[in-house]
Amino acid sequence: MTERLTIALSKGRILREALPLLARAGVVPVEEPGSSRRLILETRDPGVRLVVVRAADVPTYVAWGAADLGVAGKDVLDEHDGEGLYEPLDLEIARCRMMLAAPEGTPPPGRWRGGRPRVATKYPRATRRFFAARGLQVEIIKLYGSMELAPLAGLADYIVDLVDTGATLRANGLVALEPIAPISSRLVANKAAMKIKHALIKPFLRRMEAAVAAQRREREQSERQAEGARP
Ligand code: PRT
Ligand code: MG
Repeated sequence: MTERLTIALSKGRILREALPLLARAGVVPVEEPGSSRRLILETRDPGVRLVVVRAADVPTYVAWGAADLGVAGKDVLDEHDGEGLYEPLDLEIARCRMMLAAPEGTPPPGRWRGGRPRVATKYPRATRRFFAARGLQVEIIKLYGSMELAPLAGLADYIVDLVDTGATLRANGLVALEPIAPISSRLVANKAAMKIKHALIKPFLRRMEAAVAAQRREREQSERQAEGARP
């Protein structure tokens, strides 16, 4: 029996940033991703294929063994129960911060007066944990997107969302109040596959580790150059 590795990842930002890393590890799609609507991408290595799924579905595919490996944001992984999954490697891509934000002028939640403030988010677990650690009582409202709209529409007092450049918050009159967690994408692995396909997964993991290290060196070098170029 010829063994294959299936790697689940989401289109958009994660696919865009994961492809150069996968290429460094020797995994290159046969077809230009995005050139077709295909959701299964064969690679030049007949032993490896990619499946393209919704970001929030990556842990599910991997946990059930439909994919051996996956690439998912820490934000997504923290909302999943994590059962059946290992998280062997931080890929250091699709980086951003999970933040507590609110309309300009809103007091921090510790100084909120009145009833329980309402917090809209796609990340109820992380949000509950954050407020529980501070001993603050809040009402959590689960949304599936466009959190920035919630305070403007009067649905919530605060939001917990991902922030990269901050442009989305600014465009909606919101300000970041507190950082909750740094976010990056992680390689996840199905626990059973780690044992059964050990001979395939172990060398792939080593190549991915080397790819992440090379990517980090290049990032640090370009950061130093940007630093040096500053007047
Ligand atoms: O779009 P879809 O419903 O399929 O799923 P998704 O929105 O979860 O996926 P996608 O592709 O949008 O994001 C995939 C992953 O990218 C997330 O799970 C994060 O781990 C990671 N990531 C990194 C981000 C961002 N940075 C990010 N800035 N995901 C989303 N954003 C959004 C943020 O929610 C906000 O709306 O970008 C906006 C803020 O960006 P700035 O630059 O304006 O601050
Ligand atoms: Mg999206």
